[in-house]
Amino acid sequence: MTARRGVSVSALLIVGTLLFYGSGCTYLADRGRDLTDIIEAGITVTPRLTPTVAVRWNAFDVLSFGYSKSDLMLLGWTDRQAGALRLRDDFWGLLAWGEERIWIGRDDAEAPFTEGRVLPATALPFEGREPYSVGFIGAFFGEKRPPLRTFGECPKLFHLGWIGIYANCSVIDLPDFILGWSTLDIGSDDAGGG
Ligand SMILES: [Ca+2]
Repeated sequence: MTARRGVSVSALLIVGTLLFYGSGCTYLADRGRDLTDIIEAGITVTPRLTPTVAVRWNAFDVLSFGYSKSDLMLLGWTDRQAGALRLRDDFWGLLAWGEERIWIGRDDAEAPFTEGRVLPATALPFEGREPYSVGFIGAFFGEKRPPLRTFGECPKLFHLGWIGIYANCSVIDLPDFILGWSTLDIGSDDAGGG
């Protein structure tokens, strides 16, 4: 009886350990992915001889300034993709009013966003998107309102000629990262399922 019980306890311990390490890896990978969701960034490169000049900044859709008509290569990461990506950006902003249409991804990707990340509004390719109004008047009174999550973002691009930098933050992904440590997944983007 005692021996059988000992075997059962050992078996339970082995199964428990396997489960812990198995889900532990997924757990930590999810925390890492949640962390990199907060920032997207990279070096921009003009992949042709004709230079591109783009200087633009859109802070949470309320302070939007600059101009960009760009089709660039982004060496960096965005929304759980990394490497050489394509960045397309049509933008103008005069602080109170402006227009934005931006897309970063891979041309060959069937679904540009992977790992179960739910972003239907941004999963559309560049051509399928309509520009939306930005700026502290435009974002609220413009004909086409910005997608809700862009109010938590601040994409900026500074590109002169053939090289530049791009960065964006996503503040709504910050609580998802912090609460993620308690296994809450408010972004519905964890592979481990909590
Ligand atoms: Ca999450």
